[in-house]
Amino acid sequence: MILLDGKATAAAIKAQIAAEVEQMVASGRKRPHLTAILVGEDGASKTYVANKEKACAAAGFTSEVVRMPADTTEERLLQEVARLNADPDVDGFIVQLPLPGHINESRVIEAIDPRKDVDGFHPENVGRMVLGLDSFVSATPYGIVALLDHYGIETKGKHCVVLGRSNIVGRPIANLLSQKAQPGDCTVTICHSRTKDIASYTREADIIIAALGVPEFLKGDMVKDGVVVVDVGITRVADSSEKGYHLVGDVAFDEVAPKSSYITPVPGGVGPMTIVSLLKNTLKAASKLLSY
Ligand code: L34
Repeated sequence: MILLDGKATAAAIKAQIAAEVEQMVASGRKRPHLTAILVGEDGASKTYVANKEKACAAAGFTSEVVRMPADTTEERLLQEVARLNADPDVDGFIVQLPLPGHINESRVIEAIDPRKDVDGFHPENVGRMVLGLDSFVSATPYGIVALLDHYGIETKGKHCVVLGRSNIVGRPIANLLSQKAQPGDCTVTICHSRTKDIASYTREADIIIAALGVPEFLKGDMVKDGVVVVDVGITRVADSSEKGYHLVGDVAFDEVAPKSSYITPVPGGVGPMTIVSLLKNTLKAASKLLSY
């Protein structure tokens, strides 16, 4: 069993990005700038945005977090999006999800200028990604593909089972891995909460992407020997530790790891790869490399 070390892989990619940024600066260009809008006080979202700020600093980017209270109106948030769309100093920005229930997420996402949409959530970017055209690919799927690539994992002709059909992970990763590309060329099955007998699919899988948000859903008896497992789940489970919680993935790691050829840990797997992929997208936005 080989651990897919997202933390180390992300650190290596971040160092490459930092070197590119110093070259940009040496040739008289400004540092890439990422802004994150954080609405409300969700603990996990605060942690993720703080990790994004830290990663920006480590890569030589400038960044800003726009904090808005949980009772912010949709109109006020749309004003902020419009302001960032128009600000030439902002290369890319994200609106951290989830948003409070009274705000329509798709309306907000659709208001973002697709050329600044470094989350790749805008329908224009999603559509272009599906068509195999140049686009911003959303950070978690992009990070998963980069991790498989970094470890040289063969995906061509493999059966990949994706657990979960969210707009952020399940649907885009299923699409990317089915594309004629490397990594890619998989035969992909998407399973979800209404799938009958999920284990009958996962037992046939060469690669499993677990993105359901159900702690320890994937058990040892649901996988075959030699499987590659990518665990996207990251649920906070309350305990009596100093932090008050620990993180649990969608995979029962102790049972599944001994049967796996490769497996991601939680934490230190997909999370850091998500963040470094956001940096890659922001660098691309700043370099004006997007071909549309
Ligand atoms: N708009 N919303 C928007 N863009 C995104 O790309 C995200 N996502 C997901 C949630 N909402 C979003 C993230 O940023 C998930 N996500 C994310 C980002 C970072 C980490 C996990 C999820 C991360 O840093 N994970 C660490 C542990 C963090 C901790 O201690 O809680 C890890 O090692 O997995």
